[in-house]
Amino acid sequence: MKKILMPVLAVLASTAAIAQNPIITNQFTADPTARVFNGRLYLFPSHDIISPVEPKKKWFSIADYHMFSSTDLTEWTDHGVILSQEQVPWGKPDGYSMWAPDCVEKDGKYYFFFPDAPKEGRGFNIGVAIANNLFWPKFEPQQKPIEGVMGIDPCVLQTSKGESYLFWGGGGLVVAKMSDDLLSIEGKPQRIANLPEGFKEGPFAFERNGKFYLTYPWVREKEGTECLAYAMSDNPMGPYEYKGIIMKESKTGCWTNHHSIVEFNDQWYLFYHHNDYSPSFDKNRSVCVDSLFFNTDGTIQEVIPTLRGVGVSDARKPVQIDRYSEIGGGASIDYLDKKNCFLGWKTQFPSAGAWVRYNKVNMKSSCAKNVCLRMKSSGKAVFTLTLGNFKTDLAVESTGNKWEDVNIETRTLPEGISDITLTLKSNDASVEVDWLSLTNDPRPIYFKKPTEAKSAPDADGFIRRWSILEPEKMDIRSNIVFTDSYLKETFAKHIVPLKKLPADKQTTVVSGQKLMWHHLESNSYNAKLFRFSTMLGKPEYGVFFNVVTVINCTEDIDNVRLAVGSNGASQWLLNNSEILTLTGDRRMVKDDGTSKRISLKKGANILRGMIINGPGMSEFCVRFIDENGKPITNFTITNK
Ligand code: FUB
Repeated sequence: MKKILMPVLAVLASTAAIAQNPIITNQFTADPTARVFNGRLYLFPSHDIISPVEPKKKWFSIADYHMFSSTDLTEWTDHGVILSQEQVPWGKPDGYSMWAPDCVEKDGKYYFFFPDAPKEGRGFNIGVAIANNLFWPKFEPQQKPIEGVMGIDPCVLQTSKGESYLFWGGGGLVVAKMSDDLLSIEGKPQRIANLPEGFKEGPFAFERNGKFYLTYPWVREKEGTECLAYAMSDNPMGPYEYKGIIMKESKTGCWTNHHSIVEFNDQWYLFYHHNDYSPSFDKNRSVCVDSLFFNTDGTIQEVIPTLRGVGVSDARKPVQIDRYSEIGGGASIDYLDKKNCFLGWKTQFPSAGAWVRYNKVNMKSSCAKNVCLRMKSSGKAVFTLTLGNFKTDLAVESTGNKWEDVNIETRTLPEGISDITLTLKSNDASVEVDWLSLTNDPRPIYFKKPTEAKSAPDADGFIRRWSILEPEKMDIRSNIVFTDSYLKETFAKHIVPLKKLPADKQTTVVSGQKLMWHHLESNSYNAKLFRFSTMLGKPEYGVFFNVVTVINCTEDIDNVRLAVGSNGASQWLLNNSEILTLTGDRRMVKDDGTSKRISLKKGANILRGMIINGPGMSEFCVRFIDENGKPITNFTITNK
């Protein structure tokens, strides 16, 4: 089998979007409430962080909520922050207590229910924020929390008769009927009685075939951790009869579990959380999903947590085989980097016979005959790749014990949905694999060298042509340091002075480090700086990037805004004037921050950016938008 040598600019594919469980791979998420609105599944989790303040460092710390959505439960869109603690009129702006939320739709509006610490007093209240749409969601919190409700973990049950009930956790599980406007409760809250002893929280109630299900995290054993249990009733307010366990306690010792159950495209799912990305601190959790099945009498079958999760993976994208369906022959998995678990896992094949199987991979005709393995080996290795009845051997030379993307041409691979098994047939050394993909192309390309003198913004207005300076290495262990004053000082100090626009391969010395400029065209709307670093063997974390591009206009364009998403913080200058700074520990979300109104002048406009990041995967996306938020595209982009 032929090993194809890599072009310099071809770099490894993102591990972020393709991994199965956990499903959100760019931040900690917990307490997932999944809801289906207009045929799309929306996820409303808590957003765990490491607390920036004492004494919360060893406890739950949650300052805002992101919303996610998906149509296939494999690819997830992060819609960014939909509500944060400073926005809640009655909440403590620095309470870090925005625990498990819920969201329901009524008459075309979306009601987001969330616990928070009140400005005065102790404990938790539950508030409501309302949005008119989820496309561009703007959740407006009510002035006051729901009266008469003290506690956490709200869940709203909307019955087939059009009634709504609020369940929550507060010294046990509590339920109350809600008013029609979903802003208050009617009558006295009732404590759910007659369930087996033990701490309970996080109620999730739903109706199916005329029966009401009350599901909840439960500490069934003294000194134990939470399992997920359920009870059933003919009435929303009970009495409920205990029925059994939905999911046993976490094997990794995560003390909490918290879940929701939803039907989507004729299949029921259990969304829950474990602490996959934070093995030694279980207050930083990650959301997972597995299929759930009912027995014919309406009882629920136990769900065994899997790494594989649900959905069909696209074979052309990196398939994270470490999220295996089955493993054997001595193969095992481990983190790629224990200091940054978000990088994901690798599969270790210590000796011949080690194997891993990953179910349900979609082989499109475009998968054809190229296998790409991101792998590391200190000697020769031969794998057998099995796809249903198709088998082929993949021979790989040593990668010199360094991670490398190895492309192997094979016989034409069969089309359709198959399970993939990768078995180490023979080896002269131990072998590790990060992911594999099956493509026509030798390997995913993240940047290419510009072939034309100028390019246009893409259809959505994103600027893909950049001159990027290799990263300056900085000692940043955590992005918590990214305060406004730190960033102001650091950006001012580390911006590389430019008398002229940099030529391709021009070098410059920054803080004693010799760095090179690269003229590049990003293959996607976002410039993946992390991959840029990887392909050049430059530092990936604790980095400071300078980027620059030229926006050429045939006329003045007034009243535009620069819209940027960046991971982590960034600062942007147009024609030498600062127009936008994104502060704090950022994830990249499209249009995360916009500048004030600016004008692009006729002729060349120099757009500069600086992106700083500690442990995250650096990237950015930039476009100009008009007053209606529509992308501006009537300009060209050059490096000079
Ligand atoms: O996320 C904070 C708390 O942890 C939730 O409100 C509980 O249900 C538990 O999961």
